[in-house]
Amino acid sequence: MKASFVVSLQKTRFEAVGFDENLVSTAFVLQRLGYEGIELAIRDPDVVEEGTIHDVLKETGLVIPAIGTGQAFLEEGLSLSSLNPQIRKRAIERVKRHIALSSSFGSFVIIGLIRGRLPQEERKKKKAVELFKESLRECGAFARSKNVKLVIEPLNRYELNFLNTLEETATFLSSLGMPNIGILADSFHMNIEEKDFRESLLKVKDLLWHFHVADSNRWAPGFGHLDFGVIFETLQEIGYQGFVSAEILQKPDFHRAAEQTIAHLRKWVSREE
Ligand code: LER
Ligand code: MN
Repeated sequence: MKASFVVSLQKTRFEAVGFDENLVSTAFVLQRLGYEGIELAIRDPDVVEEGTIHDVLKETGLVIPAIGTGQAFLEEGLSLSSLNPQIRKRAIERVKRHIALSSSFGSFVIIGLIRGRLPQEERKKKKAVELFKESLRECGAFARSKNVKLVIEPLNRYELNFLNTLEETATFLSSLGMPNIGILADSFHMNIEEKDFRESLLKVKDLLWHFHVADSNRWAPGFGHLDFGVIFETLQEIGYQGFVSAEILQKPDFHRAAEQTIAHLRKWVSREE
């Protein structure tokens, strides 16, 4: 397993990410601490300088395991399940831009908050789920044409009201039948929604392509009360070889949060020389 750290390329109200105007210095800090990846949270790929990112990767040797899309929902209200066709269309177009960008970095594209919140009323809720499926099919087909894989991230009920657990998400994916879409599990959300870390991970083992790591309070691992022994031993048991990306509050600050994460996880994540 390899360690990575989630960094936002734009200022955002989402607090569990690193942010610095200077991507180069952030990337060098991570590389020196032993990280192999830098995951990027990107609201709008059109305002991102792709060439600069490639330079940073070349200089540091880091890779981008995944690109997050949630800020397009948080900051702009774009949603793949919206009953409003204009909003839905803009959400799909936005995710396609994320996919196009990801194709040059070999990264997964994360489908988390961009799913949007479903309406309360039963009939509308059903409709919105169908629309989400339709949107996802379109994004998934576009991703396939670009050789990109998508990962759906189950989120806790206080953030989104569908696809909250790993099992629910696996069932949803089997009904969709698109082999280039898998699952991203996030220990922070799992702590709220899953009954048992080990059982839940075992159930979705073949679909588990990416992992977000944070402690119970979303601080760095070791600063809360999650048992990372159980989580990482299960990841080893299922042969998980992907990245574990720290998506954590920058407490007490970015540098110390990044240092604490890698120190706490060193036993399981190691740089491959
Ligand atoms: C994004 O990866 C995530 O975990 C969500 O909580 C976004 O708000
Ligand atoms: Mn996450």
